[in-house]
Amino acid sequence: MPIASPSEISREVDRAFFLVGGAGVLLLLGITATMIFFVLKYRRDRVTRTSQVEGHLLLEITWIVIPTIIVIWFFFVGYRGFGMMRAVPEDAMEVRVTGRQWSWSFYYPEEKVSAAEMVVPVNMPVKVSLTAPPDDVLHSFYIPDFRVKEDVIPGRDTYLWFASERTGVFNIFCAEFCGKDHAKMITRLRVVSEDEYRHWLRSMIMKRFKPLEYQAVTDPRHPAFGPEDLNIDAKTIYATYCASCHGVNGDGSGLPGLARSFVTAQDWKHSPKVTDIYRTLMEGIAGTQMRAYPDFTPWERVALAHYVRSFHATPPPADTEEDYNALVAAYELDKIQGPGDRISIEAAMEALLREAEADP
Ligand code: HEC
Ligand SMILES: [Cu+2]
Repeated sequence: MPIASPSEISREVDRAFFLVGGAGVLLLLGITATMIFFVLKYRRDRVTRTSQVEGHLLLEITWIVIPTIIVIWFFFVGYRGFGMMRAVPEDAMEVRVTGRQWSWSFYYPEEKVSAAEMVVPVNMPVKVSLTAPPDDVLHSFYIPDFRVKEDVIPGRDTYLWFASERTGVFNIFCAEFCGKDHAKMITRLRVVSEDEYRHWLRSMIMKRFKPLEYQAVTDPRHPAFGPEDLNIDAKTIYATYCASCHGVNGDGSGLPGLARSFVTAQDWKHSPKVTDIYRTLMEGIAGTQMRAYPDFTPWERVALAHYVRSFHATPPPADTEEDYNALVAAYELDKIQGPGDRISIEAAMEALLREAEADP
């Protein structure tokens, strides 16, 4: 039982829980004590004759009326909490959540940002719109600390909401057994200050729409990767998506003999240049377990390529400007469009940033 409830709803749920649970415990103790008392009081060697009670109106009314009142009281306490859970405040921000076998993904419709974790500002009501692709299975979106849980149904829309009164990191679980890796449907909910949230949003927007630069391809310490700018944490991305096969230390220990070691480029199909690793991440390697990762942004792919190269025992070859230009041409990286089509990337970024920075 986590300490200090973080929201109004969670306190309301706890209240109902302790009321019903407490009443259950009291009844158990009371009935057990009475039973033991009667067993002793009326045991056979003390009482040989029993009295027959044919009916007792007052007693019957009492044991009907009192429990009825208690149960109605339970109902109202539960109903009040339920009402609270269903009544999304008007000023709530929306986060769209999709549950798939076996991960959650988050989309911020106002800013058109997708993310693998949920980040929200403190004290802000958040409406969580839930769905799953039509060909997926049932899931259930559950944030235990906030005592909110809702079924996620393929092809249908459901919702829940919460507002956190304190910052912190909370677990998001799937609470509906949904197949082999059900247990891995765990994600983080980060509740952060208003400022930190804006900063996070800005870096998420930039990560998608900021044009890639040649300097970033040659320099792993390019400031755009760092927490001050795009906030790309290649180590965490690697640990999440790659380490299971390639090993945390890049030694290929995850899947013996199959996934490549990153200490050398021996047996690699492409060179360990940043642009070549970028291609591998775009397209995967056909016929092997190395799949494509189309959801990464260009900056993330480059950061990840630098991280992979950092395992190399000897410094891997550098990319030339021609390599970079070929990559830009191959994936039309110069044509990345902002969300509203037909406006320039600069204009889209401007608009998005203004939107994100506007006071709620
Ligand atoms: C499901 C297991 C698996 C996962 C997860 C995985 N890989 Fe691989 N990876 C492989 C296998 C297998 C190969 C070897 C393919 C082959 O036979 O050439 C490979 C090869 C590679 C290569 C060498 C490509 C070449 O030129 O031959 C790179 C680079 C690479 N992976 C990067 C990554 C990165 C970065 C991630 C995380 C985003 C990742 N891999 C996730 C299985 C995996
Ligand atoms: Cu699930």
